[in-house]
Amino acid sequence: MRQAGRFLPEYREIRSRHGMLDVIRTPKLAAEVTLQPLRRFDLDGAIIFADILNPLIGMGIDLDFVAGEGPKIFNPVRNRDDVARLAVPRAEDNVPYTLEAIGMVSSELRPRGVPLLGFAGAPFTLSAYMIEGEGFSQPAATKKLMIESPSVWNDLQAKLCEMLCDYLAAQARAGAAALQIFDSWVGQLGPAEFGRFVLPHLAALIRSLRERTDVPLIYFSTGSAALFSSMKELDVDAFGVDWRQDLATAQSLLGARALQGNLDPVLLLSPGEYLERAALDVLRAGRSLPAHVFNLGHGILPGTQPETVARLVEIVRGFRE
Ligand code: 1CP
Repeated sequence: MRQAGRFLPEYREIRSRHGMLDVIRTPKLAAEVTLQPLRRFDLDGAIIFADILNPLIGMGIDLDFVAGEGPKIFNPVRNRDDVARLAVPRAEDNVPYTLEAIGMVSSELRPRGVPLLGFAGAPFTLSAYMIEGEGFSQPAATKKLMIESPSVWNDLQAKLCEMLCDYLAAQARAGAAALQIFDSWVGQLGPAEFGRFVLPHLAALIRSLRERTDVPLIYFSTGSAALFSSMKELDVDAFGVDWRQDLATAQSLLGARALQGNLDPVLLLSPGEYLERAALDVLRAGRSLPAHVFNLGHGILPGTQPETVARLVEIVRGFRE
């Protein structure tokens, strides 16, 4: 997750010369940035360089990544007309560059036995960005829309699910070995609203995706431990979980599935014994699960030193208990 993002000097060097969308839209650059972390660290996987938001541009969303501020949407979705105007583009027309970058990276990584992950945002998290428009701490307008105008909400979910299913299936065809769905904001919902307004659409997306591809599916969320018992019904191969819930409890709520996680990325800002102990605790907890992929519980933070990541990889590689 966010392997390249902002903490590697060689990534920042490329970004000093190219805007975020330029990097995403130039297959050679996207491929290069995807491969950068693998040149430095002995990692088991890579994630294609793109963002969860750029595929929304082809739906008619006017967005940009503003330096120092993050993504900004200039025409947020607020009512029935806004939803009616949204297009449902095909991935080949909307994001051909990402599919091309996946082809380039996967043909380089496959002979080395390193899988490349494709990804997309989950319908709820994408809706939150589309509706709130810019930086938010709570998706209040999103909740208001789903509760006050359920048919507008449902239409928006249907359009997003159609776009996402096509996009994710296209990434698998282009060479992605697994697909991860990021629901970074879903933890803002209570179980009732999650069950009523979000879960049915997510389950439908995963069902249609299963009909179109055989690659493993991973569902990632944060702050969502209170939703685990309802998420359990999702037909995914793995759940990505954050550090707010220990792995054993997460497993008991999510059922017999692989878990991915869950070291707190903030701990990488304090290299030292505490980090080592915390990483070993995650590895030991993982050992008692049916299947575990060691990972951070959320994206790596910009101030992280590459040497600390190298040390963490060494700890994981050296784990033998
Ligand atoms: O190589 C990589 O870093 C992986 C590619 C990747 C992925 C998987 C990027 C590049 N973004 C994402 C996913 C993503 N984007 C998520 C889901 C995972 C998560 O929660 O972190 C989300 C919520 C976004 C939205 C986004 N894009 C934000 C967060 C804003 C907010 O509301 O908090 C930001 C800052 C971006 C920009 C972005 N996307 C990716 C990178 C490397 C960056 C930073 C751009 C830069 O400054 O160079």
